Amino acid sequence: MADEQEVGKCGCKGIRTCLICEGNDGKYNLLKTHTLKYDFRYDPELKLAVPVGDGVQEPFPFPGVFLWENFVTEDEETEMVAKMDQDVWRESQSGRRKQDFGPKVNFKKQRIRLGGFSGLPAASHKLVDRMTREPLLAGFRPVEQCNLDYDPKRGSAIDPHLDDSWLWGEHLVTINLLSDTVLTMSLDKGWGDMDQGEVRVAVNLPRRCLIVLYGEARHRWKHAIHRKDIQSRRVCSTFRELSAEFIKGGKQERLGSELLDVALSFNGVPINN
Ligand SMILES: O=C(O)CCC(=O)C(=O)O
Repeated sequence: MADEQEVGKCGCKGIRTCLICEGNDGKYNLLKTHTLKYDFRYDPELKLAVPVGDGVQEPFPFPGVFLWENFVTEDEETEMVAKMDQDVWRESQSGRRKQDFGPKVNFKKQRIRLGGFSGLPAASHKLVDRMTREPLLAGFRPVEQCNLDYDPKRGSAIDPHLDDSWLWGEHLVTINLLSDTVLTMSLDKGWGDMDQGEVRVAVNLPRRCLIVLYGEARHRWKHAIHRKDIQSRRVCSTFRELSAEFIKGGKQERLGSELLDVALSFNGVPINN
């Protein structure tokens, strides 16, 4: 078990666990696992999922992933993480810590409040300008930034999930810092004729890259960071845009525009969501 003093308190609830609480109350491996796994790796040049090992599976097209290597320089990475570490990291689920810059949202009740939201952090201004020069992200207007801190001493991970699509829009944009990792994309029940079990596609994320998930990779395939893929400290920043309901012509356009004005003032400090 990790040293609680050294790595902080646990933020796990329900079935989520980390190395801190697993030793304390015996919660371990309660998550549902899927049998019969098919393993693929993502080839960013060919945009194909390629079978791993000597299986009989064929490669298949894997649309909806855009990778930008060396999106930030080494100096920028050092500066970004130093700035984040000046702010408080709050304990989150599965051994992660987090910092939120965004509105206060109750996804179950579909309610949003500005709360203490004061905008994205100043340091993100030039990064958002840079990412939106890529044609895929030309219309990307982030309204939320969430920084996550993963540490092998806490057994940090994030379980397979789909991001909300009531509030959040088409593109999920993440900058990967401090170490290489693997984003695992999965379908619980297989794909095409492989309907017998879970299918996984491993997307390698080099340190300092930016990744965009959109289309099928955003809406159909779950994404996860598994504990085994955190070998040393990893920090990431995920940027989210608004869904159609909150932009021009949508029924909550006014609220969306108010949120965007605040977000893009780049005056933000982390909020206690
Ligand atoms: O750590 C990552 O790259 C993914 C984060 C994520 O999936 C999330 O914040 O919902």
